[in-house]
Amino acid sequence: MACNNKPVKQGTQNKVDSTEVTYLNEPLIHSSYTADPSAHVFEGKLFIYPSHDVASEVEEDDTGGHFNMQDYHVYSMESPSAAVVDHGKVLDVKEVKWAKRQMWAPDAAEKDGKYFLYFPAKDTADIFRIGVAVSTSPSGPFEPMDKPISGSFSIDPAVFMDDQGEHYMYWGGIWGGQLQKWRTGKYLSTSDSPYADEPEDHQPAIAPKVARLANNMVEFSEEPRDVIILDKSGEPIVAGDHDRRFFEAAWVHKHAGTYYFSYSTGDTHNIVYATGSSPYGPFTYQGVLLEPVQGWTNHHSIVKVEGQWYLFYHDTQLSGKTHLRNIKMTPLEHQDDGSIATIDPMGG
Ligand code: FUB
Repeated sequence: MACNNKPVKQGTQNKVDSTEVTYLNEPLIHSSYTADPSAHVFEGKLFIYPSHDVASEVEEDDTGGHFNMQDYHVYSMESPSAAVVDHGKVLDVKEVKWAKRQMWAPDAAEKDGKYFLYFPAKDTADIFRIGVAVSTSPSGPFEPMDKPISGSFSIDPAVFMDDQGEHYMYWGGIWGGQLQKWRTGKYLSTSDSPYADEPEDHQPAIAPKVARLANNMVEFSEEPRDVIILDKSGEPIVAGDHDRRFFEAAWVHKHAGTYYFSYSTGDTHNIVYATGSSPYGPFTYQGVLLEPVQGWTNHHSIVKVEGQWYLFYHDTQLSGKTHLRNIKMTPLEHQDDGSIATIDPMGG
């Protein structure tokens, strides 16, 4: 595979030495491998919508092909300290007419008593699209739509509900997540390399996307917009700024009237955040929220339960393998000035 000497995505552990680690938290689930936890409070309970990691015969490659997930399970907790309940398999790739493989990080939302599971998967042309499946219960099972969301592409959908019940989907992921291939608005299939269509280092970084969802929750109500991330001088974060540029794993929460857009920096392994006054941004970069976990990927969600904010995240404590992850949770604190106290997942 063509590759311009950038580090191989998701092929190795990050800088954390797995022989000497301590952990801030223990895995929530031991019965299977889980990752990319999207947590929400529905019907007064915590529900978690994670990826379901599995051992794969697909060789590790620069596009994350070994993240070859086939289905989703839903989990719930009566309270943040309660046991986790597995509601079983709620959607299988075989049930999704348009999807071929790689069911990556999902999210869920509720409207008018219906529940929507949003998920990325590769279609028959090996292009990531975002699908939606519907249920009358937050614990599923979910019935998939016949086609992906019209105009959708790339990975990692995250749906945020604003105060008046409007829903916004944020999404995107570069390299294996293919976001860079959509720079012109059409899929660039000129190269198999996940790095080929990135901007020059001094150019603005590839922007994640946002679109308001239609009332039916299964369509965008508008053309996708760029989510602009600025530094504190008001300049766009550039592509070469790997410590701060968007990579994948978008999430939005709102605290004290401010919108917090958080995301993974990928090859620098942090979860960072930026703040703004509108769900569309622009967002101004603020700092690191979660330092590198054990494993290459870092992916999170943030949810308020019983008056306390929690961070859900994953690492590879149970397997030591970067594609066999386990989810965790820990309290998250907003300080008086609105900043988020940085969390060290290794307990330092
Ligand atoms: O789980 C597969 C991919 O790895 C997710 O979509 C990314 O965010 C990363 O966690």
